[in-house]
Amino acid sequence: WTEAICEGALILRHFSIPHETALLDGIQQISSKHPFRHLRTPNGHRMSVAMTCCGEVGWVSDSEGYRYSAYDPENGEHWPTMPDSFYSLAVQAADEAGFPGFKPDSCLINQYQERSRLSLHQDKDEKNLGAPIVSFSLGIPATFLFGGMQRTDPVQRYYLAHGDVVVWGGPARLRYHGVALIKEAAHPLLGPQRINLTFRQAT
Ligand code: MD5
Ligand code: FE
Repeated sequence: WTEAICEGALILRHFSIPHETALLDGIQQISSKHPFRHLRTPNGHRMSVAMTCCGEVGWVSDSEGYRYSAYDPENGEHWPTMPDSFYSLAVQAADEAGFPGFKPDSCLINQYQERSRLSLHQDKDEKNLGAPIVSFSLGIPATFLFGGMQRTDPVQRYYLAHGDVVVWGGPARLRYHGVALIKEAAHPLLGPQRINLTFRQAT
């Protein structure tokens, strides 16, 4: 079923459960060649979330800033192609949420473990801010923090579990958001981790 968050943002509960095996196989293949790593923010902090990417470009962060790059800075190789199953599920989720014609060229794969968190931020490194972001949650649950257009605006909390997909577009696209400290838990398929896939039209 679907749950509205606000204009432009919608949760598709359990959307990806029928496709969990394809998603996990894809993540395994990608991370075997491009392992999850803890990036540093431009001011030198090590992120508690570990990341890898697939698609034409991937999101990277270092002392130079945040950007999208076609190459994995760890080994200089091009990011792996987005699996067809990933692409078609992301397009289908965007469609169901009222965003036809989504053409994601980047998928950021975030790995959260116990005590990982993602502090409030806006996603604005993408060239096409008119395109939505489609986010797949897998593994142990998280509390998603959904704020306003300013960092100090009050936040609403949403529980996101394995299989849930959220589509963020329109006026929701630039809202501040984050993920609260992850609590210790274990998922039958993924173990003690949460993985979030975010599909973007970055270029
Ligand atoms: C996560 N990841 O759960 C989230 C899911 C990130 C990130 O925030 O930048 O990797 S994506 C949530 C999102 C994206 C775009 C807009 C909004 C939320 N929003 O308006 O709240 O790992
Ligand atoms: Fe974000």
